[in-house]
Amino acid sequence: MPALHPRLRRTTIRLTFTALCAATVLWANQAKAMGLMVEAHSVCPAPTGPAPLQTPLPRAAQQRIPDSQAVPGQNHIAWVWLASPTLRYPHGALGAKTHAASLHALVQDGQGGWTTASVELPLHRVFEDRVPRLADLDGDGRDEILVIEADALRGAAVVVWGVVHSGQPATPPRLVRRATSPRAGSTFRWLNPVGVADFDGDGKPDVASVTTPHIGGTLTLYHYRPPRLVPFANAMDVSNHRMGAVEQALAVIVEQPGTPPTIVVPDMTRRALHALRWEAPGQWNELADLVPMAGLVERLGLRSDGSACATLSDRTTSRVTLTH
Ligand SMILES: [Ca+2]
Ligand SMILES: [Ca+2]
Repeated sequence: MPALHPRLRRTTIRLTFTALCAATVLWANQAKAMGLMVEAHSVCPAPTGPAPLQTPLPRAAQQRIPDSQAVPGQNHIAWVWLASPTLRYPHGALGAKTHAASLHALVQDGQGGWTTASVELPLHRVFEDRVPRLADLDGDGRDEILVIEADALRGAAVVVWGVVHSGQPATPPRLVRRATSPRAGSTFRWLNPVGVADFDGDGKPDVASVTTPHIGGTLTLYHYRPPRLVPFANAMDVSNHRMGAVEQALAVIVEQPGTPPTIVVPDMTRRALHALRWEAPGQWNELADLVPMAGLVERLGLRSDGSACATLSDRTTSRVTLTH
């Protein structure tokens, strides 16, 4: 091969160097784009409406505790709500120090109608929650109920309740405790669930929750192993609640075909977002560097198109999209 003229060689080297720089910049831009895309001050459409109603909200649900939600279900549970307000556990994580002493569900009665199944907690416990959650954790086609239960000495836990049908018309359905997570540790230690998804890809739903979101939050994933919710993964530096706020929706689970579910959750300052994915069998994958927000995140809700809507403390909203 003939030797290049020195001037041509310099030009070739310069072009090669320029091409390498361009490739590096392109790679850097792509890497930066992977993970989360935040469109500040984007208008978020109204959240998806409630699930189709199977039967109207029963009159008894109007007695639910203040600021709490009666939640509609899709199958054998039509409604679930929290009632029997009590001041016996005066913790203000959710604003008011009133909490619920009872849980109620309007369930199919086996005769083509609906009946209310209820459970009342003992005096040393309350439901320190405002929004019970419905999810089918054991894959039998019937929902279980997930609620936060606080113990006077050992703090909060995620508790799963199921509905037992006797099959006998004279014996109505009843609520039974199916599984309990480890407790937060002591009086007034609280936690806030994120949701349910199959985080480790074993085909069985798992529970995600943030323990002590106000003082150094830990995101924990649990296997549903009645009578326990068994932790199998922890991640630090997260928060999905503002102390004293009634709003509990501050993290979302984004599910895309072919990839494990991703949890989008604020960091401890609530001024930036993590995008975390559990890579079974044993490590977290942070999809991008912490993504800064224009202010304090007060709410994070999932939209029907798979993106999320962040509401900031100045009431502006940002659209958050998973790009990887
Ligand atoms: Ca079930
Ligand atoms: Ca699983």
